[in-house]
Amino acid sequence: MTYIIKPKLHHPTLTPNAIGYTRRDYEGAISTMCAGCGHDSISSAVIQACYELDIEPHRVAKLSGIGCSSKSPDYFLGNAHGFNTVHGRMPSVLTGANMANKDLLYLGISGDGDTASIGLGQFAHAIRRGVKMVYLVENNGVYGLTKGQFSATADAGSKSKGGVVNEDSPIDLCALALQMGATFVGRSFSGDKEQLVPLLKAAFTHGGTAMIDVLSPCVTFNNHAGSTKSYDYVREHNDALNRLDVFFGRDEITTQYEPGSTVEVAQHDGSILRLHKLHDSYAPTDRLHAMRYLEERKALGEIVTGLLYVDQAPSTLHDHLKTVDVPLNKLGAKVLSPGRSKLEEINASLR
Ligand SMILES: Cc1ncc(C[n+]2csc(CCOP(=O)(O)OP(=O)(O)O)c2C)c(N)n1
Ligand SMILES: [Mg+2]
Repeated sequence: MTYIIKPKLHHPTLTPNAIGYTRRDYEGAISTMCAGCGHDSISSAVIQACYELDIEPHRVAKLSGIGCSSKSPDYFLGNAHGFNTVHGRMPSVLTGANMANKDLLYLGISGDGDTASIGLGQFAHAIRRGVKMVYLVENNGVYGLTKGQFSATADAGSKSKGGVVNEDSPIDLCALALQMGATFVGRSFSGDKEQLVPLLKAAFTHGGTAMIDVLSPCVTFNNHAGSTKSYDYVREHNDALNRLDVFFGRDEITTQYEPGSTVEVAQHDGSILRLHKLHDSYAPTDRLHAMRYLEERKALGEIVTGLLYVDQAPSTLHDHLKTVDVPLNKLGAKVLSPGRSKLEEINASLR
């Protein structure tokens, strides 16, 4: 299928966004995933979110590791910068790129195998350091690309397609991200675009380390009875915390949600996250509460989705390192290498 080139024709009635791009301008190549793959729905949600946020595609850098999930960046934002790294190594490559050019929007796409197995250390450290990015895990509980072995996010008691029961404890990537200091943590389901698109938009405008774990059923290897990552299971056990909208100063604030308790969270860039709370007691700005809530619901066999945690004033690796405002890749050789006397000054200050 990869040899089929996507036609470049645009229907003349497609609506352009505020910067003149249509939805087609955010698309990528034709997908080679299995029909019904959750990863394709996530690609489509990324396209929708970027279109609605009026993001220029060439201002995005999409990076990934290895896996079906990690090849999905080929299917969206065809005009963005892209880097398909080695298995589990996306976070360090993303960190390096971000250090060199902080002006781009960094989107890390990974899988549960790529992140929770081989890339676990890289994931933890990129989050701990506060790399400004949207880190999105397309979580199907298996190594889809290599034919369906259990991954480290597979629940204990979950059954493989061949009937084997997983006895190991799962890694909860949201709990880990909270523990490591992520400043935005959310979970969603590829089959719930109404929740996923606003969550992605909120993550893109966040300005800190955003991690979203998206349950994304693998139709070929993990969508049977006994699996806890199937479409049916996730639908039946979804404990949605909130419904989210993202507003900017210029937008009229309207909401489709039924009346109920709402909370507004202002972000550093002036955008407002309006959360329609489905659970009245849930406070998305309380990290400890989020951690406890995840554990409590896990014990009940429920999958918590929605915005779990947001820090309204995140600081990033660039803040910690006190880098200059101008992206490092735009600095000239003279500024980058100010000469021997400056070096001696620095050395003297360290003695
Ligand atoms: C260093 C290395 N080890 C192992 C592999 C084999 N391998 C390819 S993809 C993959 C797992 C992918 O699983 P996941 O990240 O969950 O992606 P999915 O295909 O499920 O979307 C593995 C183990 C590899 N490519 N490189
Ligand atoms: Mg997987």
